[in-house]
Amino acid sequence: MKTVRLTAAQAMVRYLSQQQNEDVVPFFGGCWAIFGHGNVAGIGEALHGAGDDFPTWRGHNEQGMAHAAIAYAKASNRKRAMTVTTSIGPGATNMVTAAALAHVNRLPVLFVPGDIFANRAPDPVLQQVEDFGDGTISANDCFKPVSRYFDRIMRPEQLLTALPRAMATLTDAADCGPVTLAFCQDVQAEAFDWPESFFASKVWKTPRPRADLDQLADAVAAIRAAKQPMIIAGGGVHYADACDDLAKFAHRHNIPVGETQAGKSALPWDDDLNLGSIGVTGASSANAIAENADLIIAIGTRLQDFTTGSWALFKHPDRRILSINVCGYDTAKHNAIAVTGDAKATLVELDKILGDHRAPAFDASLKSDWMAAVDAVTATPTSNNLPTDAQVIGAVQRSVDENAIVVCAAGGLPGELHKLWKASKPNGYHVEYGFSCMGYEIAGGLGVKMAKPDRDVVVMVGDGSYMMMNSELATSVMLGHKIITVILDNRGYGCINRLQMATGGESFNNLLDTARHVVPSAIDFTAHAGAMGAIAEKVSSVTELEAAMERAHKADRSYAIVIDTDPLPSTDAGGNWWDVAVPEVSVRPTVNEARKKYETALKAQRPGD
Ligand SMILES: Cc1ncc(C[n+]2csc(CCOP(=O)(O)OP(=O)(O)O)c2C)c(N)n1
Ligand SMILES: [Mg+2]
Repeated sequence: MKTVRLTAAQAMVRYLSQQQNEDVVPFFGGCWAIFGHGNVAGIGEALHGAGDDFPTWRGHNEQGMAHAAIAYAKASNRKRAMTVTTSIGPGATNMVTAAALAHVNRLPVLFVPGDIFANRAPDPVLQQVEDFGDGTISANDCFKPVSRYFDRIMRPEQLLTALPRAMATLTDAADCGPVTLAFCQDVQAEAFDWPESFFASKVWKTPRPRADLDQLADAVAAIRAAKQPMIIAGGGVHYADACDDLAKFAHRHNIPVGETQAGKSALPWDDDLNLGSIGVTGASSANAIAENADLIIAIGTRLQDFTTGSWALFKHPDRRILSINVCGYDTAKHNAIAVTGDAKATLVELDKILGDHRAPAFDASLKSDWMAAVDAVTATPTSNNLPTDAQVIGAVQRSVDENAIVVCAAGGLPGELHKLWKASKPNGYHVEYGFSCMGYEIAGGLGVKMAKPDRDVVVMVGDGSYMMMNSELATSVMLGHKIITVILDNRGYGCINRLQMATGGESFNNLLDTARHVVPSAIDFTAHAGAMGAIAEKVSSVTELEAAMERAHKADRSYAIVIDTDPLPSTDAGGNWWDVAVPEVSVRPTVNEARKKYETALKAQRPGD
């Protein structure tokens, strides 16, 4: 056997650089790194040696660079991913939130935090978390519940099995999610004689598991019998590259479609069968059909509470869920008619068996009524009041072409975008709503731009989320990956303030003005973004915003536009109930009133069937 002598870190980098996806391009778009003790000497030296074969990107915050890596994978429909390496203590734990985000959204990312010494000789090392009862615990154990596959590399040769296992997880449609290889720092530097064959380039084909024939037969029987079937398209439709197949299937069999946050842009917004967003932040058209549907065909969706109106949306007394998902964990839920299989392959097979079957007509006027409501709330305002989020979305929408990608994650904007954004092409809508993590937006926008350099990336972010994490804006400037960031400053956590009031609370601790303060907060976002190297300006109206967007599109680097907005309004049209538990006991009459309404709403909830 021919061998090559390398350190464990060098071997890991060489192996990762040789992995390719089914399009025979490198699976990894490189490695994000913030060095410290625990990775600079071992992994750092190895990354330097790899040069452009495995490019290293320097971020400003471990969570931020992990967000960029995850967004890169999402924008690539999981066909490509990135590695992220950190030092052993706070650098590693800074990344745990991002690991949870990737886990919830089932997105591939390889985390390589440095770890304590396997030989334990210098213990306790700087930043070592000492467990009094368990010598095997380090800070990296925090990754265990939020990794699909976790391993601790305590001997070099472990990589011979750990790395292929990592790749299998990252490229498996059902098991996909974050992998954490906690890499003991002394081991990174240790030499080993590796078989040369370990570094041969390898193509990982995304498997397309076919559904069981009996399951397909059950599904076809249910679709044939349905008087008002409806499809809910989730993120799995994108990850399976099934958007075209979905369009063909829906049209041939006349079944309308509602889109989840992860599924949005599966069909173009102006497709007659695209009834818009579904659920709590849903279009009136999609929700009206969902309420009366006797068969919900859920494709590639986890059916989380925002999609199902906390399980009060689907009101038909005999309704069934037909769940098509590559993951058996999902198809087993909700007493569904289960079809465990790849979305693309399953749609093709169902189509063949269904033949020319067409579902009965549905009320097409629902869609035109909804689009009229969208156009009304997104139109340029005629008053001088502070604009709403919806009006800002209208201005941004009018300024972009069909190739643009809008990026968002938390606050009031995801709900408004879900209802109102008109996505023309698959992946044109990138909203992280599995974890809805404040601080994903700008870092995520950078990752999207790295994955899709030819498309305009527009990040829409609230003042709260901007303050939570913004430092990768400087990275976007440094790397020359231009993103346009629109910062909507409503002076606080507007959506949580609205939720607080809707549950009977007093406006408290959400808006800056109703939070304890000595000096009123006055954050200059323009100066802040400008200080990080972006071109930044503030506008005072929606009309000015449209003009500024023109300048932003022409600019040669990342651009930030700040606009003051009204924290109170959100789009009334559409929507559905969301289960947020209201206190049973309170001295506040408004809370008691909200509790009564809540108890009534609970009666419509059907979690079990
Ligand atoms: C990391 C994180 N912390 C807390 C929350 C809970 N949360 C959701 S939205 C929100 C406020 C967001 O404020 P901003 O970005 O200004 O948007 P707005 O609500 O004003 O539209 C908070 C605190 C969250 N989603 N993520
Ligand atoms: Mg805000």
